[in-house]
Amino acid sequence: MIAIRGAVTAEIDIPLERLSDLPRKELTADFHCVAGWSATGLHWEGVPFETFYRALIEPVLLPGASITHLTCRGLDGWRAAVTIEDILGDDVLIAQNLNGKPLDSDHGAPVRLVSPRQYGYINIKHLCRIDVLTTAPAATDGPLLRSHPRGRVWEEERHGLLPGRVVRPIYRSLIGPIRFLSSRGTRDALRRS
Ligand SMILES: Nc1nc2c(c(=O)[nH]1)N[C@H]1C(S)=C(S)[C@@H](COP(=O)(O)O)O[C@H]1N2
Ligand SMILES: [Mo]
Repeated sequence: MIAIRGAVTAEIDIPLERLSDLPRKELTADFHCVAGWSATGLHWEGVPFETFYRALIEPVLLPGASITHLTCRGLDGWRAAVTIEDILGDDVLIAQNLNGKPLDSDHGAPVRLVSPRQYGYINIKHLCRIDVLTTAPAATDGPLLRSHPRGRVWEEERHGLLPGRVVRPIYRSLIGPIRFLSSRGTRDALRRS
């Protein structure tokens, strides 16, 4: 289920089965984490985010609301804000399969956001809630770890305040601990759900 909240006339919970009514798309892309690791040639399959948005979210938007951002959340509480422009990009998917198989719990089961032109932290695993917003949300993380509001890979938008090349070594040293914490969080969340 994906909960839709924010600037809507009705708070709806969309069952994942609704995804099978929508056209699907496959895409092969590389994946980049801000910390400096990448995975190459991943083959994703799912529903284009724009299709999902037009079919299921737009009809419940408050009349006249001008949506600027969405926040997306996973079952483990991980979340990220995205601009409407970035998330409606033609390579953004709600992915259900990776390399021909349903997503496993490590990589985002049952569905995850995939936006290959943006860093990993925007690619929300275990997607369970989307808030539609009419202004940019306030940052929830402290200034040191503040993620960039857009996270576009080709611009090296790794950090909210500092240039990408300055923070690259710091993030790199965090790869191990972050991977440990996020996989633990995921397992706990899936056990609860
Ligand atoms: N729900 C959730 N989504 C998440 C994360 C997380 O901890 N929880 N980590 C993010 C980060 S920082 C990265 S780099 C990628 C890692 O994706 P992978 O575990 O499939 O390699 O997932 C992103 N999405
Ligand atoms: Mo990451």
